[in-house]
Amino acid sequence: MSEVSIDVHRDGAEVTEELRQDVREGLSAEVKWLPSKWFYDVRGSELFDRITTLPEYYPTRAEREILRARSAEIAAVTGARTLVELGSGSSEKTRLLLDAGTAGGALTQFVPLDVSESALSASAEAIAADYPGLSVRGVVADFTEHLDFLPGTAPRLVAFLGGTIGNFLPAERAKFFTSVRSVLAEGEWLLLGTDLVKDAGTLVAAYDDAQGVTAEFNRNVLHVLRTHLGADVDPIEFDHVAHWDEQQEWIEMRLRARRPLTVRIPGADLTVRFEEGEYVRTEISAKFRPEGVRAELADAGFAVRHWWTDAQQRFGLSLAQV
Ligand code: AVJ
Repeated sequence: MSEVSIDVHRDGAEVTEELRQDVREGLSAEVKWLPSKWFYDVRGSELFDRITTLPEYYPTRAEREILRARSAEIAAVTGARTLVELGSGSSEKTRLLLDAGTAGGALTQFVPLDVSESALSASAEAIAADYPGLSVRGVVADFTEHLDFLPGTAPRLVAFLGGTIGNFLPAERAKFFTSVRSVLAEGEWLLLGTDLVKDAGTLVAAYDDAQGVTAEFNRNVLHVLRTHLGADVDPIEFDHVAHWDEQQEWIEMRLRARRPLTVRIPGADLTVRFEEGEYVRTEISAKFRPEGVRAELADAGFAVRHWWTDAQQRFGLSLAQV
């Protein structure tokens, strides 16, 4: 088996402190909100993996279809020696890029980066076992904070897949693209997956599936508050809502109180009151148009060299270069 190492840029105490601050800020706001990254503990990551197999949740399948068709071309065009994957999770679709990169010969290093150390070490080990000769260097970090330590031999290809960019607000997206741009040298690459604007029915179904898996995923943030901050909240007191905001062109997930509630959160020194029907915004998932993606990347100093979609034009994949 090839060499695996994991660099940890954030530890458990730091993470709990950050959760505490996010909860204090978000749940004291006029319109309550929580950052979507707090969905992803072990249970939340498992629920997300189940979402990706649901009939209504098309983005994973659509992106996989594009990667299947284009990985060889991506390897050839970029000549990447290092593949960096941001928010790698289980790194399942990445295997298509690894297969093509290693078959072509140029790819020698894989750098998966994720906030979850458990998800990261499991997938890093599995990939190292399956790709002898590939050096795997996992990084535990929050890619919204700092990226200045990204390792790897140039030219690097940074992959940010799954449409996770849609979880950022527009200003956060601009900041993120600029920070990726600033760690890359001229000639290096960004591969970006973006879910596309489509009819409201398809979008809402993808975020409110018939089996209720997405509802359970949404409520998982309440389980996280119970576990890590001792919140006395019963997740079942909140309804899952998936709302399509037509102006902003994003799906907003909410947790809506079924009745008036008082939630005590000792770990954050906070007591939060909810009126009946009051909600917490737990995620935005923005949907894109091709010209918008191109313009946002151009603003950060990237040129889009290729734009691909699946046959049904549900999802877009951009290959951009500094
Ligand atoms: C993993 C962030 C791409 O926004 O579609 C799935 C998360 N939320 N169902 C998305 C998610 C609800 C997903 N991303």
